[in-house]
Amino acid sequence: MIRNTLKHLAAAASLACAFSAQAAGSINLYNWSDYIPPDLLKKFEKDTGIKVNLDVYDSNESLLAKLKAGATGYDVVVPSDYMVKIMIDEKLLMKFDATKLSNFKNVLAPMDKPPFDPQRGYSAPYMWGVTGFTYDSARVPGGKLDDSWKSFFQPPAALKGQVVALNDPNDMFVAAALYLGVNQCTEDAKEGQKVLDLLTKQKPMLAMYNSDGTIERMQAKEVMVHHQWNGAAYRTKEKLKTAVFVIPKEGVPFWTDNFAIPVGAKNPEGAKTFINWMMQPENIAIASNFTGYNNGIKGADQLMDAALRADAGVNPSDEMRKRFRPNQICSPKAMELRNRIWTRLKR
Ligand code: N2P
Repeated sequence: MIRNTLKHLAAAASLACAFSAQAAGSINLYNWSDYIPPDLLKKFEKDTGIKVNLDVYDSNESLLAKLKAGATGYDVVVPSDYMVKIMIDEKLLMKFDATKLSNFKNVLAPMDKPPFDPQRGYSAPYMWGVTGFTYDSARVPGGKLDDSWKSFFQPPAALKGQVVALNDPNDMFVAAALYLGVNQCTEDAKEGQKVLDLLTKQKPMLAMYNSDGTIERMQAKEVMVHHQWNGAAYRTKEKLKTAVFVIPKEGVPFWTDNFAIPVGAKNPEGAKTFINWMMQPENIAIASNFTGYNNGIKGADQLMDAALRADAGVNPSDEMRKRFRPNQICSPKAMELRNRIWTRLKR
């Protein structure tokens, strides 16, 4: 018994030494706001000896702008699908071959070979989800909104100033395109104009564009309708029981967020240790239980809260999954059109 305990202690000590010799120090993680539990970062530090400094952003576009402006010092960033591809093309990401990490074997298909990084040379999966909208059934007129993007883009007059849109050009453009039946990768200026017209007409109905604080804003009853990611919607419902998350019938943007290492990272070994550690079922499950989103790691689901797994917005039925529209990789020309529309809308 005592011999065994001693043996374990010795093993633990040599493991701790091996880790600190390998990749000691700290890493700088640049992540979406409210997207990783602080306790999990503490657990990582305890397990590996590597401290994590966290800085946050509110959109893929903010992250891109920061890296393009030459920000160095970040070791791990968390771009979504389409943004991974843009960042690879702009040579902003370091090749690290995620498939060589020991825990990559836990990654479920199809996230092991996604279209935006088929070899997983530059990225590893974090959370996935969809972007729909949430309303407070206790307060919207009639207690119900149609499961259509119409409810969000062309809300009834009584909802003026009671609707918030995410400050997210991809989620906004794709949702509008789905509603209008326009290809999300359109390069056609006329189709772009249709999208801009819809968004321009919606603008006076909105209280604001804001991707941060969506949970608190709904729970505080500041507004009645919020464009929202499904994990945030799940967390909204924990305190606001009358909140309803809608996956519109015209389809919802389906996204996957990913860990990546920017060129110029000071501690790429520490970054890899972190990314590998996050692909362990027990660690990613802790992240899911906090964020409210699903992940692509085998064996994590049985470690996730039962209520989270049972939630129709987080784990939709097969029927509902038919409404998922994965973010596509559009041409540079299509992305320019999209950016032009967003700039015009916001000026
Ligand atoms: C962070 C949620 C980010 C998910 N609050 C967007 N892909």
